[in-house]
Amino acid sequence: MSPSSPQPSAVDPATLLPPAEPVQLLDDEGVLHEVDGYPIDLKDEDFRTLYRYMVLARRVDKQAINLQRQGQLGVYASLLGQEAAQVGGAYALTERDWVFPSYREMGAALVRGVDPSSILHLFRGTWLSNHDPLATRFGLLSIPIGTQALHAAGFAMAAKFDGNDIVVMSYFGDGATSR
Ligand SMILES: Cc1ncc(C[n+]2csc(CCOP(=O)(O)OP(=O)(O)O)c2C)c(N)n1
Repeated sequence: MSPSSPQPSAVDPATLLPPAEPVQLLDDEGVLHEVDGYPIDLKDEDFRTLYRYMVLARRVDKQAINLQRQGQLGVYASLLGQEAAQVGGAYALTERDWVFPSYREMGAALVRGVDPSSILHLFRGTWLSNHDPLATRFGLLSIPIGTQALHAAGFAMAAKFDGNDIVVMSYFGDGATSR
C-alpha cells in the first residue's frame, strides 16, 4: 500500500461476513429453538400481527396475479414463499428506519403502511407508485436488478454523516448478489 492510499477501515471486513453455519431458529417441524445471540422478544399480540400481515400479503399477491392474468397489470412479481422474510424483516424496523425494495416487496410495503393499490401503478404502467416514500420510509420499487442496494447504501452513508442513528434495509435475490 502506498503512503497516499486511504487508511483501511477500522472495521475488519471478516466480521461482516455471515457465519459458516446458517442460523436456524425454526427446525423442519416448525418448532422454535433458542439460539445464543438471537433473543426473541415478541408477545402473543406480535405473533398475531405478524401472521395477519403474512396472510394479507399472500391475499394481495393472489389478487395482483389475478389482475395480471386479466390484463389489468402488464407484469407482476409474486412474493409467494417470501411472506415471512418480508414481513419479519420489515416488522423489526422502527418508524424512523427506511426500506429500499426490489420489485417483489409487497409484504414489506404492507408492514410499512403502504396502500397496496398504490404500488400496483408501477405494474400497470400508469405511474412509478402512488405512495409517499417520505411518509412511509419505503422507497420506490426498483426494477433494474440490485440498484436498490446502492440506494440503500448511499442513504445509510448519508444518515451516518448526519449522525442519524437509523437502519436502512434492502431486499434482493441471489441473482443480484451474484453481480
Ligand atoms: C439490470 C437488469 N438485468 C436484467 C433484468 C431482468 N430480470 C428481471 S428479474 C431477473 C432475475 C432476478 O433474480 P434475483 O436477483 O435472484 O431476484 P428474484 O427475482 O429471484 O427475487 C432478471 C434477470 C433486470 N430487471 N435488470
